[in-house]
Amino acid sequence: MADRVRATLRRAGRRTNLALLVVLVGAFLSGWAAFASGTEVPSRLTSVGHGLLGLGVVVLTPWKTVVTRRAPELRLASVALAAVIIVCLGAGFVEVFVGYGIVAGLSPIQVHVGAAFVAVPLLAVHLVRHRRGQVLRRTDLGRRQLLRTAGFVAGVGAAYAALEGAGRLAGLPSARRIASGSHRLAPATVPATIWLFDRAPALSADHRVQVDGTSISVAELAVRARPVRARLDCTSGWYADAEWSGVNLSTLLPAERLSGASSILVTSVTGYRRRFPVDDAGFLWLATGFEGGPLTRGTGAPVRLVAPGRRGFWWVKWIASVELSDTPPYAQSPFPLR
Ligand SMILES: Nc1nc2c(c(=O)[nH]1)N[C@H]1C(S)=C(S)[C@@H](COP(=O)(O)O)O[C@H]1N2
Ligand SMILES: [Mo]
Repeated sequence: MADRVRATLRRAGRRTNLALLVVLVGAFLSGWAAFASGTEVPSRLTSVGHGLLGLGVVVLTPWKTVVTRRAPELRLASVALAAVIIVCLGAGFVEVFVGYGIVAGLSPIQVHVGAAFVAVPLLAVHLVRHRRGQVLRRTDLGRRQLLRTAGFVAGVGAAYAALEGAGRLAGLPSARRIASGSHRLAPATVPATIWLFDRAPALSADHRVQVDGTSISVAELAVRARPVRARLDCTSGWYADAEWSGVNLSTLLPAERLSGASSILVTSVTGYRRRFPVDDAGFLWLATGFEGGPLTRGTGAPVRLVAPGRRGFWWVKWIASVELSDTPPYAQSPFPLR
């Protein structure tokens, strides 16, 4: 076994680089796909896929080390790229096995995503510099290569299963994470979360929301509100099951108005906005209460969206308006830009 591994290490080279490129790009894309997934099955598929691709990077490391040792010189961008990928992987492992937490103002996922962002231009520079001889060859798709690829995939799968099993045996937080990978927080400890650059405004209690052209006071919403149990699953690595109190959008938007529109646009007083399919009206609530009390300023007071089955960034806080629109729901950036 050891001899065979050593023999394959001697063959490290062009194919190692190609494989590493494939898993890195795959890891990047599957990370975004996992962020976009809000329900059980897509969340499980994307987060397990993302974990496997990340482990694929780790498993290729011995081969890439051989390639690197042979290089006549090491470029700064390449060394920086390696460092950033190590930070990215490290933060990913911390999130999975240690769990959500804030150290020096940052959560593991913030470090993980930040490092992935920095890696993109560094990888671009690295690829342009080392493009010569890195092309795909006919034999790469031959039987021998397919067998090697299958061996690699099996190795990654075994490593994943072993880590998952070890996490269970040791009772680590990894064993309790949900399909999206998030860790549980008690409702009372939910952090006031900003997607990127938004700011929490201070709104007065006599704030009014424009719903399809009608001005509704928060007091009226509060009177009509019903309890809603929902899971807020933030892409920064935590989730909370809590009881909100809110008014279902289908009770505020008449069916004939909904059927004439393509999407529901929910806009915050800050300008932060998300667009939903009209069919979602029955799954969206204008919430004015949380766990038997009012909302706090940081968590959206006096009115915010509750959108079960969608990741936290859809739960627009400090709502100014809910509008029906002819624009299709997919005509928006997949993630907020503020
Ligand atoms: N206007 C506005 N709404 C927002 C955000 C934001 O930055 N601005 N962050 C979103 C994100 S990423 C999450 S996870 C939830 C967090 O809700 P919380 O602050 O109650 O935890 O609000 C969402 N709604
Ligand atoms: Mo979030």
